[in-house]
Amino acid sequence: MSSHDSPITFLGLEEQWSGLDRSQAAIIPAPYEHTTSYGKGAALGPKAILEASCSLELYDEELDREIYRLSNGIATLPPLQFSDKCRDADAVELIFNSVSGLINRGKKVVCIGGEHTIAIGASLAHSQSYHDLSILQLDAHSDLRDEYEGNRYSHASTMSRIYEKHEHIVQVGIRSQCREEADFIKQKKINTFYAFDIKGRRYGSGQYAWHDAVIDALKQNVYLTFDCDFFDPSLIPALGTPEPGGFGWDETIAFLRKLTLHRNVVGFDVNELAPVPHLIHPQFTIAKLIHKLIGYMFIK
Ligand SMILES: [Mn+2]
Repeated sequence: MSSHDSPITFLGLEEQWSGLDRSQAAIIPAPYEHTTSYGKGAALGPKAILEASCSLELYDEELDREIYRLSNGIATLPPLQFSDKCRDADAVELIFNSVSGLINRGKKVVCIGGEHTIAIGASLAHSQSYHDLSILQLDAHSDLRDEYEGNRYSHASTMSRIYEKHEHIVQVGIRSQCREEADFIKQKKINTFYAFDIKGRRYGSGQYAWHDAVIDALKQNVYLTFDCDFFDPSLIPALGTPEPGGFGWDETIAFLRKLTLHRNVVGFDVNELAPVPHLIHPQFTIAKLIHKLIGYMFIK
């Protein structure tokens, strides 16, 4: 297959394994970036991740399977198109409608951002379709400002917009917020697992005791919104808003494996990767995360 003729598919899968009709997993690139406040480049994330995915091994040694076969194929949709004049609310609606359409066709949807704003439409589409649902946010930031720089759809307000429509949110890895957000969390009794509590072993003496504490806080169905800055910037330096003291690969993957064993992960998004020229490991790592998580979701 010539990469010049065909759009990039996740893993470089040929039509036989990437057609939408047969595939139970569907990837939808949402290269939306409008409100970034610090480093820019999240609009380039989806393309970089899809390109990097073509270098992944199709076989996964942990699952002892080719993951794309577990889901009977993985479809990659054309990137959503956002014009320069596209208002944030319109972008949220476009993502909501696109994701809803795929859920209604029975697909498990993976939305690749783009800035965190893309999670509003993607998570609320799942909220509309699934009962008994928690929205799980892995992130360095609580994103609970009511507005930021005058914008209610800022990446820093994503979880406030989600909370207005779906109150059962669980936050993990938080290590940067303002007082307004801290007060909001206390007032609304939001289940926030701060990084300093996790690393201080507040949830038990075992290294991964926090995994069980987080899973216990979740309902049976889980939608995951994964901000790449959950990872430590030493692992993923390609971020708009990097925060030290983040999480490593092994503990994150072990958590996701356990999560899928104990809860029904109905869909997820990955957001905020801002590629750096000539630095390839961030997008490769995130592509592998997506691949692993699809495998965990579909293996029986
Ligand atoms: Mn963040």
